[in-house]
Amino acid sequence: MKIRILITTLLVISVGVLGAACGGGNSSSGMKKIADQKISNDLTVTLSNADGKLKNGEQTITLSFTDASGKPVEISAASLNFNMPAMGSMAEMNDAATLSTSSTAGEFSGKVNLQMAGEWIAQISYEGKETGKTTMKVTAY
Ligand SMILES: [Cu+2]
Repeated sequence: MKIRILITTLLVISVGVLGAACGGGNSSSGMKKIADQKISNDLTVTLSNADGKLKNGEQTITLSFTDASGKPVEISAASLNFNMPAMGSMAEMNDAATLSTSSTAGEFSGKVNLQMAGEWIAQISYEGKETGKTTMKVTAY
């Protein structure tokens, strides 16, 4: 009987530890990943927010640059623009995010006002330890 209780307790503990490990991502700031893009072997950019989803309208987002081990990469400046190509009678749309640096190098907090739901192309440029540009597809709901 005692052994059974011990095994049950161990199972509960290991499930708890596994759960915590899998919950990773950007857990330090409580942010959930919306999308990420591996730029090189040692540089990944991640767009996240509190919900893990973009929405139509005004919202807060986080843009972070990390290396292969998930540590922040020293990026001193970054820009983020949301572009939607022209579709039929609808003209091309551009909604730029305002980004500001945070206490963590390579992590930027920002605001953007997306003018409609749908598929957007996040256009990102960055400068610092590494400099370049990338894009990723994201959806606003
Ligand atoms: Cu549009």
